[in-house]
Amino acid sequence: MYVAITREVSSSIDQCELTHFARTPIDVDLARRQHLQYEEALARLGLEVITLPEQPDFPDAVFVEDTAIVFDEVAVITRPGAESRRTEVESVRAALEPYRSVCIVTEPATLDGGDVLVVGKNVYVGLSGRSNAASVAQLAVFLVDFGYRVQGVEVTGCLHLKSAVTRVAENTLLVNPAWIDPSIFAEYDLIEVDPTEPYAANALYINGAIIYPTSFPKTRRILEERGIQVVPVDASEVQKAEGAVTCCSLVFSRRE
Ligand code: CIR
Repeated sequence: MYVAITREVSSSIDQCELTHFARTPIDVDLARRQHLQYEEALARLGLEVITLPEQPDFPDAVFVEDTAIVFDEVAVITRPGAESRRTEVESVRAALEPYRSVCIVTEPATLDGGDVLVVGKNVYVGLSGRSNAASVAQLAVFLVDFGYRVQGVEVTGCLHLKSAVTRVAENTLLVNPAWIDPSIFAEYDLIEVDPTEPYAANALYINGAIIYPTSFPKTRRILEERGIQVVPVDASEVQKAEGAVTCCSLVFSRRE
């Protein structure tokens, strides 16, 4: 059984951090309706969805992925790269404590969960504008007893590692080779995004299917031709906040 922690969309989301995007108006009501549909998609895939209450003063708080990485053995609470987001972690930590023992990333490390791609025992950490080499070292220490391999991956041109590469099947990754060196992931089958859809590499892989935005039809066709089951969601409003589908939940296995 898997659990997904989500958080309601903040009324202040239009004050969100933006790095690569120009600010455009966000329809908060539509963002909330889309977020409900995203939560329904998680539930349809068999997950127990736990929704944390809105944090109106934290515009980016819906993007819970950046605040923690939940491994089977331990949860790592991040120190987000954007200073405006550092306070988001406290309530997520409280939500995770019933499920996992907790390790906390500390200064000088900065780490956004959007930079951490876990595939089996391989942990790839984006060296991005948000996450630094000190966080790779701290993660390696937290995970030392559990057999994980932790490595940094240079990221250029996008916000996070998972803007450039995510998992879409057991041994298959979806990549945008313009933003990362795909040879790092040579041990996996790789599917490239359609070059006209550079933001299409972010998919949320759960129970043999992916939750995937409706805004990337060409890449979706490529994925479906490869036999991947796509559960489409309209994510237009969080996309204006430089968000995507992985960033709106923390998914982990429930241990009784
Ligand atoms: C930020 O810049 O932090 C937010 N506006 C977007 C974060 C998206 N997070 C993610 O993809 N993991």
